[in-house]
Amino acid sequence: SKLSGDHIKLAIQKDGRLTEDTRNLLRTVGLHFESYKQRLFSICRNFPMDILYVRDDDIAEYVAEGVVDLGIVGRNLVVEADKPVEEIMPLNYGHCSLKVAVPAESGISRIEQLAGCKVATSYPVTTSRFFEERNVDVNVITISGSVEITPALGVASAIVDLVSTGSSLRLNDLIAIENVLDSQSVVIANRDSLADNQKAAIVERLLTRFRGVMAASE
Ligand code: PRT
Ligand code: ZN
Repeated sequence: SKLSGDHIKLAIQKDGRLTEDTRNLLRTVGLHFESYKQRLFSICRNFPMDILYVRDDDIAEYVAEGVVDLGIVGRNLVVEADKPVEEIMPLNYGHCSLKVAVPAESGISRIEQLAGCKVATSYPVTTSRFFEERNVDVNVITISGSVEITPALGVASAIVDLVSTGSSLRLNDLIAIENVLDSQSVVIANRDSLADNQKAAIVERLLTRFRGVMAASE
């Protein structure tokens, strides 16, 4: 089998927190596709769409570049990628927030108190923009994982990290002092694809099915 030219292409997370809910959504709206663990893509048997499995960090880039027409990814990564893509539908799963957190014992309660301090994050673009907009001059340090341990290591005074239940913050004696961004899983689209009548019609058929499922689950 190979990818077809008159199909639209959708990129979803290959293996992570959003994968199961995303696959369930696609199946719930009636799409039939095989999904073996090792696959790079699947072709829908009953809808003109191919599904590519990729790392979530690459989805916004692939959509922006037109490698795929659509992506399903956390808004946090869409904002961080800062690419010209359209967010066309929130999907109401994968909820989390990007928050500024500090050691509970630090006595810090306002971001202004972080002026001149180091802030560790895996979201340097979003974090830098947030502090710039608030006119607080900080030194943003980019860390790819385990950001929440950096204050205890003396690497940073504060972090900007994703929070869902808050248990990771509590475990590390951190408290959130500001919300930077509320996120959930969203559908993003390539702008040229939306301007192409044939592709846009297929995208709209898919979105109509998503809307039906979302309305039913409310
Ligand atoms: O391999 P790949 O690059 O595709 O995946 P990944 O490991 O980069 O991402 P993954 O699968 O961990 O997360 C995918 C998406 O899920 C994120 O981009 C968010 O949009 C969303 N999401 C929702 C979360 C969380 N909730 C979340 N809690 N992503 C990460 N976390 C982390 C958080 O950073 C913290 O360290 O989970 C930890 C625990 O959170 P608490 O507050 O529940 O304790
Ligand atoms: Zn990732």
